Amino acid sequence: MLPFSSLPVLLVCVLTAAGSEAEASVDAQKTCPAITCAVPGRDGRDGPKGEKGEPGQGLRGLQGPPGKMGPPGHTGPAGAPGPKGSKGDRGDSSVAETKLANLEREIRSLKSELDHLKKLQSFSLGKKTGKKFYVTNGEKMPFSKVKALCIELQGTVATPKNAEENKAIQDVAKDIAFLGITDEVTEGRFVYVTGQGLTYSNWKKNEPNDHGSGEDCVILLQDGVWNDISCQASFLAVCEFPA
Ligand code: MAN
Ligand code: CA
Ligand code: CA
Repeated sequence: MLPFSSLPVLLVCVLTAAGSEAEASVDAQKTCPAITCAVPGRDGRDGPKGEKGEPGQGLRGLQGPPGKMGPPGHTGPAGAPGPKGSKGDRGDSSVAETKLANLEREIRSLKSELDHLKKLQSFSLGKKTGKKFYVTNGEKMPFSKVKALCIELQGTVATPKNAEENKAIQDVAKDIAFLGITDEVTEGRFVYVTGQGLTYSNWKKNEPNDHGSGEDCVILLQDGVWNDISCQASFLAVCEFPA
């Protein structure tokens, strides 16, 4: 744009050229000196960009569409345990019945095997059909130990009730052995360890004599006769098992 100070000079040029239209621009160029007369130049270059203006007063635009979904958040803490569920169905009873039947079969089989082993063992120990049998480990010990050992083996101390049993114990012992007979409870009254009174005896001549400070236990001598002796002395342990 032309500056305001050039406007009078411009007006003079326009008036001078008004008489001859055709020659106007040429004449103007020829007749106007640089100071008193000018024609408009080309537009200047664009100026620098202005500062951002204040927000306008018009209507707000419509809300845009929602943005893209954000990344997932961190895993939260575990929740409280839920309530207890209802009781489940009863299991299939046929499974339990099958297991029980198998166990019963197994027990029958084991019992049968145990019976067989017992028979084999007693046979190997010389047991005769229908007769009690006697076992020794060959150890000598006081009477109280013999009693405890035989009970532990689910037997009793050997107690001969007739000549045949007396001989059977003799055969097993092969040394002096305690018998399951005492007069510990009442002096002079010999009984079996089971508590019954004697029904058979085979005392040596002049026995029992309760010799010295007292003798309340009984031993089977190697010739098969009996002698009363101290219960604290040590003799063979022979245990008896039922027929
Ligand atoms: C002798 C006899 C027996 C007695 C023993 C004790 O053999 O008097 O009666 O039991 O001694 O050692
Ligand atoms: Ca006695
Ligand atoms: Ca004696």
